[in-house]
Amino acid sequence: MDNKLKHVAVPSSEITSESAYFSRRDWLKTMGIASAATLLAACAPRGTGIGSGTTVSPTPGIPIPDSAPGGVSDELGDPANRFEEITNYNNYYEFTTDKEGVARLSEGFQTSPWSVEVGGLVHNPKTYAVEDLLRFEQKERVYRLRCVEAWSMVIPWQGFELGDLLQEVEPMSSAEYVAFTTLYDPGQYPGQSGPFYPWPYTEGLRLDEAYHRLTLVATGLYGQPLPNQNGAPLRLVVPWKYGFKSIKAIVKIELTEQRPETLWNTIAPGEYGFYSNVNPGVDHPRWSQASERRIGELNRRATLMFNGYSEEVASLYTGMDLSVDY
Ligand SMILES: Nc1nc2c(c(=O)[nH]1)N[C@H]1C(S)=C(S)[C@@H](COP(=O)(O)O)O[C@H]1N2
Ligand SMILES: [Mo]
Repeated sequence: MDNKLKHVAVPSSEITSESAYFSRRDWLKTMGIASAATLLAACAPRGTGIGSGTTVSPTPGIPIPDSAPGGVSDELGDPANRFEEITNYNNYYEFTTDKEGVARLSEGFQTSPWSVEVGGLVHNPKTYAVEDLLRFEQKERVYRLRCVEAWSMVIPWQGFELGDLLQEVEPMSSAEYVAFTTLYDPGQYPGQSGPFYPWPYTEGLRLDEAYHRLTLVATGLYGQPLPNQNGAPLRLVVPWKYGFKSIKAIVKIELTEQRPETLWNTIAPGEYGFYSNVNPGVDHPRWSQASERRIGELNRRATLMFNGYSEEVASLYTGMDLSVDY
């Protein structure tokens, strides 16, 4: 891990192998006592359990599900949101537009077997079983997630760098963009029967954004396999962009020469740009992006340029006018 990455990854103990990843999960399973204590802490009234610095002090790199007050924080010192918050306040329109209803509706979602087709302008197109993707080095990343609706959370993910996968399939020199597609299955996704959205959900990145080391394919959070409501079995996480770029339940990754169409940009190009980098200086036409509400907090906080990741990503946009290319 280089210094650049250390700056954003707290705790900095990236998991180095699949076996370490699984033995850590075994450890979690056997820690019944710690978990019980944490569950009690999670019952504290909203707003008091976060960042109160109470007693749970997990071994660095071993976050405890259900909440870890004082345990896991981002590189700015802000504590991770509780597991309960992260898994009960979700945007996942394939299920419902009700954020608090996604958890229940997604309970029976089938994530196995699952495969991801990686193709387009690559020398080695391949369809991967999810299990096959776990062999890429699994890392821990504590990232802020800033929704375009002006709320945010801090989430401790596990996953692998998208760049590791791209390297393996070898993009052709003509490839400029990466297009992502979510599962299309109206039988499992009640929302996909509605007429309002051009399903399946699609997203896209420029190739250099896709290769950036912060760009993660998440396979879990808080040391657990990815919950269905958060995009199981695997979803993109691009922490310097608005949350809708971080597409869930991916079944297809395609390298293209042309900029791909994406769901939100197709519906409302004036509101949701292709780049959608978090930018407090460029308001949404219908609301300000200058501040945000961190879930679990009462006061609003200032939104940071590139969601606080400028040092890492600003150079990707040198020479661009970000108020035009928003
Ligand atoms: N397939 C799909 N991916 C999606 C969405 C969605 O509705 N469908 N919502 C997006 C939005 S708007 C946000 S803010 C994040 C929310 O992720 P979370 O529920 O894990 O916090 O997922 C993004 N990925
Ligand atoms: Mo969002």
